[in-house]
Amino acid sequence: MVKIQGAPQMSLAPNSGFVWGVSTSSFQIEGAARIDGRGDSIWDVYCREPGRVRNGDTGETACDHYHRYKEDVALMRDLGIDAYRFSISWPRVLPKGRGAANEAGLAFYDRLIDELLASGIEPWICLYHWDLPLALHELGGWQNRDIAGWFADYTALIARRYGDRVRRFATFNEPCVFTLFGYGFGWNAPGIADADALHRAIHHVNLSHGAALEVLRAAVPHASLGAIHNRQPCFPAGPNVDDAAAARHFAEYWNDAFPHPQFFASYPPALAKAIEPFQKPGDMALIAGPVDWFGLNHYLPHYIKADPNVIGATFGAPPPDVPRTTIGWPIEPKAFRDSLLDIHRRFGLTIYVTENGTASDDTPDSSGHVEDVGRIAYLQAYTNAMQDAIAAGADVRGYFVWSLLDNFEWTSGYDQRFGLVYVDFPTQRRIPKASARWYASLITGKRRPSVPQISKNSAEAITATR
Ligand code: IFM
Repeated sequence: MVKIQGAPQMSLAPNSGFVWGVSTSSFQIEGAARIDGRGDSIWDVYCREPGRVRNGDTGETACDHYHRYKEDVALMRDLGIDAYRFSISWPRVLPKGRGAANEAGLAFYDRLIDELLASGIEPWICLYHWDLPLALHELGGWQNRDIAGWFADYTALIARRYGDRVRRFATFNEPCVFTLFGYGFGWNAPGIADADALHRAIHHVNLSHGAALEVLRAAVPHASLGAIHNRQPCFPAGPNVDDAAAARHFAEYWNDAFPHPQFFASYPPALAKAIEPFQKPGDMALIAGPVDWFGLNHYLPHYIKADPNVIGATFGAPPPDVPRTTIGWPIEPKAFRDSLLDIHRRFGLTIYVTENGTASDDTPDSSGHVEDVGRIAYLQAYTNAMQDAIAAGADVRGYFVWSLLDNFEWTSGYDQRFGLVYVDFPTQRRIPKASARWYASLITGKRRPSVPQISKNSAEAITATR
């Protein structure tokens, strides 16, 4: 049982400098996939392959944010958020991934950034949130070392175009997830399950991160730079020694394949030998270029079991008594507190929580309201855990809810709703949920609505109050 505790304390009060925000990503919300010159990404193609995505869903229309961005920025303004983290669609601005830029695509982000600034919301740009241009994938994509140069050129285009108005840049969102799922397990685009492909991809993403930092430092005065990592405790799923070893091994891939080289200029032991053949002199110094903050995406701790896959480890079941969200993820705010403190101790850097949130089975009631009390309980428990970490010394300066809108949840399609705002996909009507009102009142420091405790299954909590 997760206890809902009292109000956040003074350090998160309005005007404390703490950044409250929301996060999204290009492929998950923009739609307009074949409009104004956008090229295909690996996810466009993956969605077209039968059986890859639930219900055959695609990103063709998504939340139609490309056309409705003004309405979406107005929703953010109503929430009272300080900052909005979004990603640039690489194939929208460079349809072939390199070479000729697409002015119409670039102009879309001009309009979005200007609308945000006019609304008093700081834009935070993430350069890569998984939608690799297909044309680059056909040249080897993340397996081709040349991608570090392609990524640097793309970064230069973005820095030159938006650096006059944007100061906050993240290089990558969750590199451990898109490399492991896309090249190691074959569960996400481009659907490859191969150890060599995985290790090449890991190293080339790290190289691209370092190259992008250099470009951004040179092009954007006062830039504030980071990368966004999904870093969680990894526990053995069972009591046997194999699961214990698998959990340790998995953690080196999940938690350390990117932060370790980026902060300490070396790979963790499980990866070092496998990656050696792809390394060249000077790589590690480039990869370990200085950053200004650590972006943490946190949802759940992992329960890991041994498996005969490319890394010998996969996800097992959480303990049966742990409550779960509708997507099946365990709700354990203590793991969030522990992650924040662990990152603080290891990396000694300011932390921004760049994603946290929950899927829930939301539907409008007969009066058209979406009373997502399970999400409120989750967010309250997790922001309280963050508060505990801050009180214990972690230098956390911001928190972004995933996500503003219900959106395309990768291979789950539109089945899993993560938004503070409900999206009726057939009509594209937006309905701010009860959690949106709760988040707005958290930000302004007003008294928050009381919420039920999270029960064994948060979906039950939601249904029970309808
Ligand atoms: O939707 C994703 C996002 O793209 C990356 N972080 C986790 C979210 C929820 O699964």
